[in-house]
Amino acid sequence: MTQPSVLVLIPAHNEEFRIGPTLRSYADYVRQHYPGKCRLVVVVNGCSDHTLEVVQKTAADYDFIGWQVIPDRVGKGGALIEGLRLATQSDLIGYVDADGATGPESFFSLVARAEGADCVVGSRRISGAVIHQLQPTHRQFASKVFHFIVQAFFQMDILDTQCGAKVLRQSAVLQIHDQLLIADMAFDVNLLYALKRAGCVIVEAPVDWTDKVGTKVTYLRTSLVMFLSVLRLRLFYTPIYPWLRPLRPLEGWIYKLLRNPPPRSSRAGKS
Ligand SMILES: Nc1nc2c(ncn2[C@@H]2O[C@H](COP(=O)(O)OP(=O)(O)O)[C@@H](O)[C@H]2O)c(=O)[nH]1
Ligand SMILES: [Mg+2]
Repeated sequence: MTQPSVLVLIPAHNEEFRIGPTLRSYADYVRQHYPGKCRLVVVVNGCSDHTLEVVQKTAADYDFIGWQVIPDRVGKGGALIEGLRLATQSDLIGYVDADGATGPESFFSLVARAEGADCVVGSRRISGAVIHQLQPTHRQFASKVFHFIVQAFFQMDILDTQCGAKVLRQSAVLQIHDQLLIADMAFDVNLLYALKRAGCVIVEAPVDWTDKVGTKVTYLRTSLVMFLSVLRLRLFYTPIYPWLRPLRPLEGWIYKLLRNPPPRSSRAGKS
């Protein structure tokens, strides 16, 4: 059986210390274990360090590593929205964090589960998941609160929306790409809810996961931004959304204050 072609996107913002080992471990794994076509693309965004040089140096050893450079700090979501424009090149499109929290073996176990699914969500919360290093207590707490809010708003019954490892079918990406607007870490909720609404099949599959030092998350600010973004997403899908348009400048001001990229305007004519 021919293996599907896979594109792995890695969003990276000031990741000069973490991206090298992650990229190399994925590239080595692909070379040794993945028989199909695979491309690794790092979406370098808003970097003021040597992330790009590290990626280029690593890419010199592997011809299937590429990169995109976005000069502005567009956020994890913003980086992935851009990266997902490459979806037409592969059967399956996945993404993982630059920190290597989910290793290549575990990521490719998601690829192996993609048969019959439109999206395979790497999950730390279902049976079979292995957590080598837990997040600090305050992050676990924020994560539980966020999960509670997401479930109350969207009733998706997905146990772990936030794990940074997911695999999508090309047709699913193309179907919902214009609904992807959230630029920050709540991007995953935007993605999953758009897929659900489109009737896509989403399955959760266990991953191996290790909390890594050097997180790009700033606890309070990120939590607040993620809350605002899921609230906005909830409102986006209600009839009152067009009436909230006059609040746009206020929204822009709040995201700026919280030093995070604001959600993009809709290209689907709903803004
Ligand atoms: N916080 C943040 N992360 C970004 C941004 N752009 C890309 N990322 C990437 O998003 C991924 C998740 O960040 P990470 O620090 O691993 O989050 P954590 O695992 O929740 O602690 C990493 O690959 C980051 O480099 C950005 O503007 N802000
Ligand atoms: Mg991470």
